[in-house]
Amino acid sequence: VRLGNELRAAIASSGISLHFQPLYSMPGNRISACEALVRWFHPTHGMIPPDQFVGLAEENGLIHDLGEWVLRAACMEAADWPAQVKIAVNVSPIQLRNPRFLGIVENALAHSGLAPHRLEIEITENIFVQNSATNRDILRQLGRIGCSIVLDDFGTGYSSLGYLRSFQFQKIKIDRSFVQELPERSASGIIRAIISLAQSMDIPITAEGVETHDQWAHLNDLGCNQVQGFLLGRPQPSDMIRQSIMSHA
Ligand code: G
Ligand code: G
Ligand code: NA
Ligand code: MN
Repeated sequence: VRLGNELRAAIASSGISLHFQPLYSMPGNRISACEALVRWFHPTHGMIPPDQFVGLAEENGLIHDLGEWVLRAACMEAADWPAQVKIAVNVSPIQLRNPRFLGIVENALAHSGLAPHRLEIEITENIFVQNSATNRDILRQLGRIGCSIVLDDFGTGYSSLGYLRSFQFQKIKIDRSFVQELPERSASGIIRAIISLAQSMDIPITAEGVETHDQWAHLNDLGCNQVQGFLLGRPQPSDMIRQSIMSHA
């Protein structure tokens, strides 16, 4: 409970901030997008990682304010980057179910001046646990205003292939658990199958969690379109990501 109140205060008083992790196009070496990752610097506990407070925020409802803050800050930041660099923002299923969500996205875009096609909304398969019309409606509305919808952590969650047909994603991110087992044969086979499935639907593929050059080379051979991971760049604060973008965009 106390942490919940402190999180509320942190959201209101710039106690949280964003780091940005670069995504590189393949086979070249250009930054084509950055993912916004939220950070909480607590006065006594130090850095609290997002997996320890995003869940809390989902439980106590703060996710709406937190998510709105993240969207606005991410769009403001990206509006200053070169126009070919997109910004990816993680969105929780609970945010998507908020009737105000579309308006929140529209406001973040309008306030920052960011072109809608530069905003990628990352969602996980969890939203399909309830294969509701509401979910499909909000995704379609976001698509209609020009945002990209990205399926994150693909292959780990509620893995039915039906939703790939029921909604047109602009990108699929292969979960890092598969990437990190490369070059093991079963992981390689799964990644090959995901890429072939995505290609048959004209959906670009990103691999996350790339940590070694061998993994990178393997993914390049398999026809992966974009890579993200510690090999190429860690999540970093605003001023550092700007320097990375300037030398690699
Ligand atoms: O930043 P890190 O790599 O530690 O992220 C851990 C987890 O927290 C990831 O699953 C990531 O998607 C999630 N996460 C990071 N930032 C956000 C955010 O702004 N909103 C939501 N919903 N999840 C986030
Ligand atoms: O769940 P999501 O895909 O949003 O996860 C983002 C998380 O993945 C962040 O916590 C980020 O720090 C982490 N991450 C990014 N690249 C790597 C990597 O190469 N290796 C590992 N182990 N984690 C990574
Ligand atoms: Na993500
Ligand atoms: Mn992911």
